[in-house]
Amino acid sequence: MERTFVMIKPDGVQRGLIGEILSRFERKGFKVVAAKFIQVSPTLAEAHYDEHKERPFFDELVSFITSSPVFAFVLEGQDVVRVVREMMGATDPLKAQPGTIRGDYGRSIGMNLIHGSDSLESAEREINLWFEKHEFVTYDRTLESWM
Ligand code: DAT
Ligand code: MG
Repeated sequence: MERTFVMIKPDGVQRGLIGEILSRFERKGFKVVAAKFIQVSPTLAEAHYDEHKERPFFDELVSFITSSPVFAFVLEGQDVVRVVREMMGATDPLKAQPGTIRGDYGRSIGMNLIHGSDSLESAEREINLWFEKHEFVTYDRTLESWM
């Protein structure tokens, strides 16, 4: 089954939106298979955003993501990578559609509340970067056949 990495960024945590954001994915039917609330180190932040290291906003990005705790989790489900990206909305919250997380709650491109892996390859890389094998929980949901 497909998995993706999701992170509620420091602005989402500070604004009290962990529950709101997580509940959207739960109601959609995606399964939480790992989760943690952590203060990100500069090393982890830099590795996570490695693809952006040449961009002018890289330092700002790293200092933002390490400024306050984040809530990181892994979701499992059919097409979960693509569907989570659609539920997040466009990178710039002012351009994101209403009904998406960024479209409903975001105000600026720097503080856009949420990260979600953008491809299967990114998902695999990010899951391995943020989580260790023993942090995954295996369980069955009796509702599965209804979703
Ligand atoms: P996404 O988070 O939608 O995958 P991305 O990977 O292009 O977007 O960029 C990663 C993060 O970097 C993004 O969530 C917010 C920040 N960012 C992107 N473009 C930016 C810009 N032009 N100015 C400031 N921050 C930016
Ligand atoms: Mg990205």
